[in-house]
Amino acid sequence: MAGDGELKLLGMWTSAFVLRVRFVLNLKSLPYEFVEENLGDKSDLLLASNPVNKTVPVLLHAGRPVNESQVILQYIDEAWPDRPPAVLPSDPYERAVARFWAAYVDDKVRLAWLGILFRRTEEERAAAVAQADAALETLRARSGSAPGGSPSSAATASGSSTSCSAATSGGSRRSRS
Ligand SMILES: N[C@@H](CCC(=O)N[C@@H](CS)C(=O)NCC(=O)O)C(=O)O
Repeated sequence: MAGDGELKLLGMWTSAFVLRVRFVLNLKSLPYEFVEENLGDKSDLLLASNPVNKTVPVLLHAGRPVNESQVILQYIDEAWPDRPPAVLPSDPYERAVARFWAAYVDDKVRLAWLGILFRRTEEERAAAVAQADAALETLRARSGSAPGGSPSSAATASGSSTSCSAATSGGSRRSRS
């Protein structure tokens, strides 16, 4: 059966990409081992599991890696269809709307947030804050009125604007979540 097998999540605690996967695993009460990666010294397991992008999160299901947070969320939905709540709506059109807003958050909101974190001068930062405000205002105003209804749980799950603000995270702490 698709949902059989142990789950291990390679991640970093400050990463919104990782957090969105943790939200969904926890919402569905799926037990998993969390492995904290040091992105300044990536583990062999991470490099072998995600040789193309070398990023976290990586979900290992019975040893098989699934990469990219949005792909992981959809995989979890599909592999455990009997574990509510569903991340994506069942209606194909509403799924498309949900994916649109999830991609919007990744493209626009995250980039604006990174701008706030990494701009050097106050002027640059103020411009980045304005960009973030505009991106969030669009999300707030338009996603609620999009055909198909209010912002989906997928967009919400991806909506955290915290970021992987550090290239490194200390050590390789391992814990059961
Ligand atoms: N599109 C990817 C982005 C993942 C990502 O950028 N992860 C960062 C941490 S927040 C990372 O692993 N960075 C390490 C690197 O780029 O070398 C996803 O949604 O999973």
